[in-house]
Amino acid sequence: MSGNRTFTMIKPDAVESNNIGNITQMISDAGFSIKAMKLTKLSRVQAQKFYAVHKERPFYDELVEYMTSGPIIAAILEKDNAVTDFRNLIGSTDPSEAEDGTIRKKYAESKGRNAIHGSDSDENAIIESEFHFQPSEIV
Ligand code: IDP
Ligand code: MG
Repeated sequence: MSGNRTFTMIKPDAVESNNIGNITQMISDAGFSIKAMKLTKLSRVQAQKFYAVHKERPFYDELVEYMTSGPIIAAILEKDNAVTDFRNLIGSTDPSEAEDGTIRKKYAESKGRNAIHGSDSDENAIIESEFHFQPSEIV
């Protein structure tokens, strides 16, 4: 059975372009409830660890640079089928390939600077949530 929680980050480009409110509204309108949320800034070490799975990829250094370039919103979201439904809501990694009505189609600048993160599995949703939040920070 698929889980009911996922982890997201509103990335530095979307915070910088004042889209925290618009994106949070889309998330709420899609039926997700917020179990934890904070404005924070990733250190270089945190960004390197969070994206360690990509460390051999050519875009890794650029990704770490981008994710540490400004504040982010980190959040845990709850809904039936959370991981899959949230990946559908955010759309493809590259906004030029994302479907109309998705968060990335509306707010992402490029494949690199793509506005929002969503966990890709229930297992990673738990790992990523625990990376960013203490149990006492989750309602
Ligand atoms: P995802 O965020 O849709 O799961 P991943 O392939 O897991 O996409 O890549 C993680 C993040 O790395 C992307 O969201 C994006 O910010 C960045 N990224 C992925 N592919 C590229 C690329 O080809 N060039 C630059 N940045 C990329
Ligand atoms: Mg991914």
